[in-house]
Amino acid sequence: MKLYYSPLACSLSDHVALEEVGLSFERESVNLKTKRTASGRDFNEVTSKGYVPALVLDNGETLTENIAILDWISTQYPSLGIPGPLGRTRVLEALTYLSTELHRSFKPMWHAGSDADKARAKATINGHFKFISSHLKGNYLFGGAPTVADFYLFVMLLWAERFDLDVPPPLAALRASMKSRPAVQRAMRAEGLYQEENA
Ligand SMILES: N[C@@H](CCC(=O)N[C@@H](CS)C(=O)NCC(=O)O)C(=O)O
Repeated sequence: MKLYYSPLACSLSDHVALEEVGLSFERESVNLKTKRTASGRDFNEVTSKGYVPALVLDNGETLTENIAILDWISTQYPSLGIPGPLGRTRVLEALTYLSTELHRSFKPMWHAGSDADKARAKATINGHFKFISSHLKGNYLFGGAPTVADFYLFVMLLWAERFDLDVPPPLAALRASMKSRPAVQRAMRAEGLYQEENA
């Protein structure tokens, strides 16, 4: 299995998930501007979508789209989901919100939006963080243990840090407890982010 990622991109959530379950996997970073992988391969040959994450399975099939990849991992490893008849649906509900509402709201921050676009994005992001914070069911989204949805949320909490955005105290606490997890530290170290975190 091989994960294609870019440092601090949404693919960090998949990277953390694979580390959390202790899978042995290969990983290769992708330069999103040049669409070249670290070994010099044209990333469009891996996926013509040209964006990360992409996960190449052992049978040669390539999975794309963060929601689908995180859902696939938590289906293989149910400890990263939540139990019960609606468990998978609730996690998908959270992943979809994170992807289509929160992740999307960050675009002007990453892509040289105008000051007005950035101010609007900041207000939208704040609103989403408040909503999420008021719906936590414990230290993490669904209680006392993180799910794949927390890994996705964590990446966006790192983005908030990157762009100096305040987050509600429960989400700052969630981010801090995620950072203390060995699997998270392994994934961040592999992406060259851990030293930066601890500098
Ligand atoms: N629809 C995709 C979007 C993934 C996405 O936005 N990836 C970003 C990094 S977080 C990326 O690779 N951007 C580079 C590009 O679109 O050229 C998903 O949900 O997985």
